[in-house]
Amino acid sequence: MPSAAGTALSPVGPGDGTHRLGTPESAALSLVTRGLLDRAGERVDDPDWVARARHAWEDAPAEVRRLMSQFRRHSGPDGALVLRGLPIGAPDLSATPVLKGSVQCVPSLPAATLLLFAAGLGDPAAFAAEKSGALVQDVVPVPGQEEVQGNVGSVELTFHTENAFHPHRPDYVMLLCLRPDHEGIAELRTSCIRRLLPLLTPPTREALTRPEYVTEAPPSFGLSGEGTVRAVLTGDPEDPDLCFDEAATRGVTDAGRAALAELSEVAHRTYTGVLLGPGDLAIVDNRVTLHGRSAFTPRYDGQDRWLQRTFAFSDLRRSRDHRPGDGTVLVK
Ligand SMILES: O=C(O)CCC(=O)C(=O)O
Ligand SMILES: [Fe+2]
Repeated sequence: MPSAAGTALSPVGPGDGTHRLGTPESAALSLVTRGLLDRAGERVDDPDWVARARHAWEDAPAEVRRLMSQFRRHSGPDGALVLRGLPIGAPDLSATPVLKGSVQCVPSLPAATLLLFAAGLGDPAAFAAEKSGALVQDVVPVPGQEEVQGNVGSVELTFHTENAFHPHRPDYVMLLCLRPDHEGIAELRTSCIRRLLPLLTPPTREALTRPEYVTEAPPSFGLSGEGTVRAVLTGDPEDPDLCFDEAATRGVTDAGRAALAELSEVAHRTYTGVLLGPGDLAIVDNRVTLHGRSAFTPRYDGQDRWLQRTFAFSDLRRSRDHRPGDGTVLVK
């Protein structure tokens, strides 16, 4: 990914967090995802298909598996990876959905790709209160929702840890682009604590490690973050985890509020921006990296920006008491 804020496509090369699949890799991956699609049942969320995707990961090209195992071990200074040029069968693409809560129920090549990569990172799962708990969710602009701080909106989406309020937030957020916005300006933004930390003042760093912050859950979750004070930075002070949502996290002390203001300011000044094209998959390490998106102008003409999203969890066992029947849906 490019290192300057707001820049367009990055040069491709080792170390910049971007990797373009070569023709042989792409062909090999296509065999795997097409084979997976051929063995799909009627539903994306069929546990048998999820299991097949897990097995199919073993057949993914070695270079792709190596890249993912490295990323799992250490997600690098940007805590994000963009794989460009995945084979997703773009010429057959239907109109961009316009409905709120739209998800992918019917198996497709992009869904096979997302489930395959989820298996490379851990296991896929989703939240019942969000997009009906579907494993492959549409990220599309929705008429009338322009101002919403969520992926249905088209105003700037501010920086956030995905599901920051939740004890079992995903470890990775995968966003696969099917179609860019009309003007090619909708930029996925990421900001990693590994880049931010050296730029924060010592008092701010210190304040962010104190449990003086509350992150509200959206009402749909039926959870209340009220009273649960937590730190924004946890773990090793040299390489901490970061959990923060600009729109939903508030400091409960003056020092906490000042620290969040500084964190936001530095994130907005130094983020990495990337324009995703068809077949580009962004993987965000949600433990250390915030993400957001620039504003854009939807037309609701069937050709709007369309990403598909799947969450991956490194250790699904940890959320077992949230997932009835050991399924893929967290119900609380
Ligand atoms: O639209 C984007 O690029 C990001 C949306 C987002 O934050 C999400 O779907 O979790
Ligand atoms: Fe998000």
